[in-house]
Amino acid sequence: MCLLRPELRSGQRVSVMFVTSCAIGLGSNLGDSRGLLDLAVTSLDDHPQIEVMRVAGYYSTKPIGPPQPDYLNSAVTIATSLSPWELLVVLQSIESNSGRERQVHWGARTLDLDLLLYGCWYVNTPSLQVPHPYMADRGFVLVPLAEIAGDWWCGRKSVQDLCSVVDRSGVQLSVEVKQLKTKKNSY
Ligand code: A4P
Ligand code: MG
Repeated sequence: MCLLRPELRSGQRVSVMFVTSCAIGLGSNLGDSRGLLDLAVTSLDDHPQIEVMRVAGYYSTKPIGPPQPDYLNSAVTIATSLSPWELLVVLQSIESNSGRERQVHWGARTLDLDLLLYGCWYVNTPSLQVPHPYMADRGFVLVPLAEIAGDWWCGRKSVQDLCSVVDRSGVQLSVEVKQLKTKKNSY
């Protein structure tokens, strides 16, 4: 008995691609933050190996860290065939294109893109830790993420469970993002 799919049996070339669902956190508190978050979403979606699936609203949030302006934070879910490390490189190049400079740890920035969840993977390497190490303690991460991926699991708890116990003070919906033009929304 031949177990191969018909197209393989006939010698036709097929390509198989593994795609993983991921969550990315977005933050900005310098420059035109709303425009920078919009640009980050479209830059992600423009990448040939990334499709943006859902975009959360944009939330105004009180800064955690040294004194600095309020942030605009959001989250997106994507499907990608990139590895976690390849995806980190793409996130950092989008940050650099926005004029991001790294001077103060947790300091003000034009754009910060954090890889929050990569499927159900755990990654613990010097350059990358996933799930993002502080996400469970941060209302500015969990409130937008719960809007679009509340039933995703992060360790033993769902995003919604984590969100229901985190300090959500200082996190306020500022812009409801209904339809940003992405591959998914342009059909
Ligand atoms: N890195 C390791 N794991 C990851 C990951 N999962 N995603 C490494 C992204 N990067 C990861 O990051 C430092 C290094 O973390 C990178 O080189 C990468 O290899 P960075 O973006 O250069 O520096 P950072 O952002 O200042 O540091 P960090 O620790 O990532 O800070 P966070 O966690 O991003 O927090 N308050 C409000 N209200 N809203 C905010 O968005 N953001 C921060 C920064 C502080 N306070 C805030 C907000
Ligand atoms: Mg960061």
